[in-house]
Formats: sequence, structure tokens, C-alpha cells
Amino acid sequence: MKRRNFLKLSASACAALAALELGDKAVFKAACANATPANASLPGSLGAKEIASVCEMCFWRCPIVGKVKDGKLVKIEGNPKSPANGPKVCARGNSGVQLLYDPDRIKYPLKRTGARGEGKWARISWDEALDEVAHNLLETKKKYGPHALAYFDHGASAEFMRDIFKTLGTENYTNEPAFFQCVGPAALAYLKTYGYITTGTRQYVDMKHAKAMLLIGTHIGENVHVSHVREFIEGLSNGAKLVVVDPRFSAAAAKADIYLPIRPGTDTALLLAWMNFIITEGLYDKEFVERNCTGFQELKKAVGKYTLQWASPICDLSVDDMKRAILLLAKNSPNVSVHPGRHSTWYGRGDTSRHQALAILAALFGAVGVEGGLYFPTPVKKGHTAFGCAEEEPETPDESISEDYYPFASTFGSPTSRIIEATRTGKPYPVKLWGINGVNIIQTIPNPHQTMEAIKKLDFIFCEEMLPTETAIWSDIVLPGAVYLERYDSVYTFDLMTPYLTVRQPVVKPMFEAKSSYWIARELAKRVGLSCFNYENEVEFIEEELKGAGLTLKALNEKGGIVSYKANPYRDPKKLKVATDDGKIHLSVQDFADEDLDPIPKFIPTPAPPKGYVRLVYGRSPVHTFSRTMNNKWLHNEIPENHLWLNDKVAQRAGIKDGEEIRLENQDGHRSWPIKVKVTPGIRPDTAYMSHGFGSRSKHLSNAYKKGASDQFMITEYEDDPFMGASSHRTNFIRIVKADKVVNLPELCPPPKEIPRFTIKTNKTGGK
Ligand SMILES: Nc1nc2c(c(=O)[nH]1)N[C@H]1C(S)=C(S)[C@@H](COP(=O)(O)OP(=O)(O)OC[C@H]3O[C@@H](n4cnc5c(=O)[nH]c(N)nc54)[C@H](O)[C@@H]3O)O[C@H]1N2
Ligand SMILES: Nc1nc2c(c(=O)[nH]1)N[C@H]1C(S)=C(S)[C@@H](COP(=O)(O)OP(=O)(O)OC[C@H]3O[C@@H](n4cnc5c(=O)[nH]c(N)nc54)[C@H](O)[C@@H]3O)O[C@H]1N2
Ligand code: SF4
Ligand SMILES: [Mo]
Repeated sequence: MKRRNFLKLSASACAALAALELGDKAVFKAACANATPANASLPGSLGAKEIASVCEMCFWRCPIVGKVKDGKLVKIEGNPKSPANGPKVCARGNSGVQLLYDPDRIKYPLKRTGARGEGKWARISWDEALDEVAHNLLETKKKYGPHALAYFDHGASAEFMRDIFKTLGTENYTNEPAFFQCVGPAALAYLKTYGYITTGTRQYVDMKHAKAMLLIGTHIGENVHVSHVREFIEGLSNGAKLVVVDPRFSAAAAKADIYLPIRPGTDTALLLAWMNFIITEGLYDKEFVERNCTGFQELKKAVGKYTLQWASPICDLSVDDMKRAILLLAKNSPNVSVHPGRHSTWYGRGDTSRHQALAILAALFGAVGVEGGLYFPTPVKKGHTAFGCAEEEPETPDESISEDYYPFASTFGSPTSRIIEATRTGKPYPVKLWGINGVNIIQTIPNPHQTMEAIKKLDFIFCEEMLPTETAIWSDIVLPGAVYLERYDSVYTFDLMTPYLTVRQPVVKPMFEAKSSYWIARELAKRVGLSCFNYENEVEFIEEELKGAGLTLKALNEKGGIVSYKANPYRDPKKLKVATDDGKIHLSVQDFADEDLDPIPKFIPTPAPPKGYVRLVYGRSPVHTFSRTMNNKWLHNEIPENHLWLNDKVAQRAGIKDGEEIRLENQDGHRSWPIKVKVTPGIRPDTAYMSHGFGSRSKHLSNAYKKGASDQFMITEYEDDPFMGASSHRTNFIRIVKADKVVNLPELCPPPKEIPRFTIKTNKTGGK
């Protein structure tokens, strides 16, 4: 397929990409040039008032303008002054309107009346709700100690309330950005190699100026972050070569010069063999490595045994294809984007190592601080706000469920798997209260059956939510949070290739009795006797933050709600200094060795599918964000349900037809809700794929309830990453249930002897 036809792809990415209209740079320029500048006081083109704000339909946080007519939000567009997205938003950004006006929204504080999980509530007042939450926080702490309190948090709404939990002294918060289900292993690997997190909420990789790019997983195009997709497409249209490694023919794979349909879970074997190849063939950047890296001799020795011939049966790729791919990347070095990845909690054991291998590969290519390589963030200055909550670290318990289990977990809080385990078992100490904010824990964390079991053991559980989700129906008290379009949050600074500063501000007033996250946290803090959140309201601290940037809210709005800065992404390789202690890139990580962990990546095979099963993997629906958008009318109309991608040869032998509705059964006997099959040659025979977030179990979500199936309910086996405790999501296997009969799936690519098979437990937990 030709690059210019990218947007015409028939794959599911099409819908989102069409909404992005990213393919034609001319379109961009024209749209930017003609757009009306955002200004809080000027009437806009629809005769509507335009208010600059920041999207939170996902965490990329694109600058937007809301067009408001007669007090009603009529349209959301990208902020034309934004150097990142210009006047563009994606399908989800555009559909924020439908989140705001979703008739299913939680309108008032609610108290559970039925059993947990039943979703029966009574309306109560804010005073009653906050008093009850505060009372339970204090009582639980008094009875069991501070660590009995746990906070599951994600996104902007969760930040203020996190300070309350931290100040009350618990080690149990899960911290943004979904560290233990998302970027944790990748972030840690880059932090230890380069001293800064080149992959956290942001991925600092200069795809726009790359001559070649490598994506391992990383399904850009289905994974939609507007400016990131834009840079990827600009890189391609500038002529960059692309290597995509993915067991599934993703939207990105459709654009690849070389596509490697790897056996899932074997990427580190490929990366080790590639490293050995470029070292032995002298294709790495010797001067760069000598000058800027430590640990090269150890690395060379450690990877010396991994040949392409060794990797070939493991990865199920031909030596020739692997060689062509690495030669293509090497030929274009140092201007190579070795994409650091984002979602990295794949297999537990080996996740940090896989991303460490990617970090090292970039360094071997000298692809750091140069055009097309990993780049340096450009910090954007803003003022510091002190909310007055305790700054000191909480007291560690006798046995910590964070750092005593995983040496690198505690920087980020406590692993969700440990909190759930402590809640279920009372060991090593009891966890009795959960607060939840911005996370749909049932859909987000592996083994929802275990999560629900743990919830039943709690003394108290509350959440701040906008929608009556699965998590809400399990909560004792539900606090109605304002939607991002109804509230201030903070000043946002972007330190990427297009640095800027902007602010989230309300486009309309909160509807019903919804309240902003700051207001909720402030009121709760007062009730638990903390002198936190001393600013009367958000505007006060936003002005403080803006002061540090030489701005006021009024001045910022007069500028269209956004101020751009010049990027400083590149460095002279002769004077390179990264943020590690010695300024060098660490190809072998002593901090890992000090904790008896591998200082240099090793390939640790994840168990292969048992006979009759295939591995279940997942990814993004381009028009949805996890479970949070499933009830959104416009997005639901676009893609109402997910499909199970199944290899065509496997389907044929198993007698399964395209479009047929089946159920899945995982290795523990758990069955999914009905899902239609997409029969395709675009997936390996040992793998099945579905997009995440579907199959809602809350009857209160009129559009989302029972639409498609949930991947999470098939994920009952997980392993924790030994470095930092993130939970694996791709260690589960499924077969098919058709008209209540179990269909075993044929094995068309058996694993080599190096990869042991998963052993099915005899005492299965499922069956329904
Ligand atoms: N539309 C949309 N976009 C989003 C989001 C969203 O909810 N909706 N969420 C955002 C967030 S928070 C994140 S973290 C990112 C996640 O997006 P990514 O970081 O891109 O996620 P990955 O898991 O790397 O990529 C999924 C791909 O990995 C492939 N895969 C599965 N197993 C393996 C394997 O063993 N090896 C290899 N090489 N590939 C494998 C799958 O087939 C799939 O194509 O997306 C972001 N973008
Ligand atoms: N099986 C499986 N598990 C996964 C993933 C996967 O692909 N497959 N992806 C993982 C990744 S990469 C990530 S980042 C996480 C994401 O995990 P989550 O962030 O938990 O994702 P959502 O399912 O969207 O749940 C967010 C919840 O917060 C609520 N919410 C959203 N915005 C606000 C707000 O402004 N205020 C309040 N009060 N509530 C709000 C939404 O209504 C929704 O219920 O999931 C991880 N878990
Ligand atoms: S990528 Fe889309 S959903 Fe995410 S912040 Fe940007 S416009 Fe919003
Ligand atoms: Mo994520």
C-alpha cells in the first residue's frame, strides 16, 4: 500500500485517522492559517463564544477550544494556536460534547442501598457524602493504621485527592500515569539507562525527522495521540523507512517497509540478536558509544551468544527478514527512531528488560540527541504551588508491599496487584478502605474476579466518577466529579518538540450537583482535619503557576490560551551529557545488579499457549479510550463493539466463520460475553486479538452495557515485573465456545523447545 493512501486504509484505524485528517500536510496548513484564534472574549465563527481549554478524553491532553452558544457547548476543536495539534482533535476529543451531555451521568452524590456490585443507590447530599467518606478514612486509619487506606488513581481528577491519602500516611497509592498497568517497565528502563524518563506520559522520539523508525508493538494509528500520530505520518511522508514488529498486521504494519510478525513474547530475543549482530558486524556507532556510554564491554560479552540463527525459531522469523530489518535501521543510523513504546506491562518477567534493550539499541545507533533519535525534553517554566499537604514520605510499614517486594516500585507508589492481594488476604497487613478516582478498576486491572473478591472484604469503598461504571456500582459512596469541560485543573506544560504552556479551564458550568476535583479534595481535607489546599479555588493557584511563567490568566486568554516556546531537543554528540549520575548512558545498569536483578537484558521466555488455545493480546480502538468512552453516543455509533481477530487458517480448521458470534473461554475456565469473530490473515495462528474497554457490566450505561466483550475478564493469570511490580496482561490463553460447545484451536506454529508451555491448573477458578 502506498503511503499517501494511509488514510484510506480499510483497517479499523481508518475511522480515527479520517477524523484526524492528518494525511495531507497542506490540509493542516490551510486549516491552521484560516482558523479563528481562540479567545475567551471574542465571538467565534459559529457566533459562539470560544474558550480555550485542554482535552482529557485521553491523557495526551491536546489544547482545545470549546464553542459555547446560549450556555451550551456546541463544538470542540483543536486550539488553532497549538503547535502540537493545531485546529485538529481526534474523534474522541471531538466527542467530549457527548460526555458532557451524557444522560447517564452521575448527577448527585450517591449512597449504595443494595449489595456491592448491584448498582442500587439513594441520592444523598454533598455534606452527607463527604462526612461519610471522612469518617471512614479516620476510623479505618485509627483501627488498622495508615496503610489500611489505599487509593487507585489515574488522570487529572485524581491528583488533588492523592495528596490526602499521602498525607494520611499510606504507602498505598497507585500514581499517575497508570504506572503499574501501563508505562512502568518502560519508564524504569529509560530512567536507569538515560537518567530521565523518555517514555512516560510522553514519548520523546523524533519521528518527524527520522530516516528510519522501529516500532515494537506500539500500534500508532490505532493508538491515537494527535501530535504523535502527526509526527509519525510526517516522518513517513518525509521518506522514513519503517520496521514494524507485531504479531498482528496493525495499521502501522500496513505502512511498514519491513513487517515482522513475531511470536508474541519473544521481542527481547530479537533485540538481543540484533545488538549482537550490529556489534559483531561493526555497524554500531563506535565513537558515540566510546564517548557517551558505560558498560559496553559487559554488554558485548553478554549478547555475544545471541545470533540471528538462535533467535529465528524463538521469534518464528526468518534470519533473512531479521537481517534485512536491522540492516535497514543501521544504514539510516543515527537518524533512527527506536520508539521506546508506551504500554509495556505485557508479560511481567522481562518487560523492563525488553524496554532496556530498546533503550540500548538506540544508544548503539548513536540515535540520541540527534535528528530522528531520542530527544531531550525542553522544560517549560511555571510557578510552584504548595497545597500545604505533608511533603515528607510516609512511614514505611514493617513489611512494605511496595519496596519489600519490588525494589523499584516505591518511587511510584504500591503495585495494584499487591494492594489487592493484601486486601484479600490481610497479609502482610490489612487493607480496609479503597478510594478510587479516574480509574475503572474492574476493567483496568488484571483478574477482575480477584478485584471483586477483594472489594467484598473492604470496610469501605468510595469513588469520584462521572459515569455509573463497573467501579461505581461496587462503591459505597459515589462522588459526582465534574467533567474536564466543567472545571479548572492546572497549568499544563508540554516539553516535547513543540513546547507550550496552556491551562484547563471550564467551558461551561458544572451540571447537576457535579463538583470540581479541587473542591471535592478541599472539602474532604477539611473534614479529616488536614490543613491542605489553602487556595480558596483553582483560579488562585493557577494564577500562582502562571506568575512563574510571567503570565496571568487574562493575559494567557488574550494570547488565545496558549504560549509556545522554542524546542531544544538536540545535543552535540561530542558534548552529550545525559541525566544519570555520571552523565553517561548506562548500557549495563549497576542499580539493577545491586538488587540482584539482571544489569543487562536477558531473554526470559513467557510460557507458550497450551494445546487447543491461542494467546490473547489486545490494543486500542482508534475511536475509544479504554472503557471511559464506551457510553459516548457519537463514539458508540462509530464503533459499538469489538471483534476477536482470529487467523483465517485457524478459523477454517476450527469451522469458525467471519462475523460469527462466539464466546471465549480462558485457561482458567472463565467465559466471556458474546463477541463476533473477524477472520483474517492479519494475525498469527497462535494469537488472537481484541480491542480493550468493551463489554461493560454496568446496566446503568445504556449504550455500553454488554456491547462486545471485555479482555480483562479473560485475564486471570498475571505475573508481576520483578523490577517494579507491574502486572502482566498478555499471559492468558483462549479457546472458543460455539453454541455452548468448546472448540479447541489447531496449533499451526508450535513453540520451539526453548519456550515451555503454560500448564493449565487443575483447580480452575472459572466456569461461567
Ligand atoms: N485510540 C486510543 N489511543 C490511545 C489510547 C486509547 O485508549 N485509545 N490509550 C493510550 C495509552 S494510555 C497507551 S498506554 C497507548 C497504548 O498503545 P501502545 O503503546 O501502542 O500499546 P502496545 O501494547 O505497544 O501495542 C499494541 C500492539 O501490540 C501488539 N502486540 C501484542 N503482543 C505483542 C508482542 O508480544 N510483541 C509485539 N512486538 N507486539 C505485540 C498488538 O498486536 C497490538 O498491535 O495508547 C494510547 N493511545
Ligand atoms: N486488559 C487491559 N487492561 C488494561 C489495558 C489494556 O489495553 N487491556 N490498558 C492499560 C493502560 S495502558 C492504561 S493507561 C489503563 C487505563 O485505565 P483507566 O484510566 O482506568 O481507564 P478507563 O477504563 O478509561 O477508566 C477511567 C475511569 O475514570 C473515569 N474518569 C475519566 N475522566 C474522569 C474525570 O475527569 N473525573 C473523574 N472523577 N472520573 C473520570 C471514567 O469514567 C472511567 O470510569 O488501563 C490499563 N489496563
Ligand atoms: S489525542 Fe484525542 S482524546 Fe487525546 S487529548 Fe488529543 S484530542 Fe483528546
Ligand atoms: Mo496507558
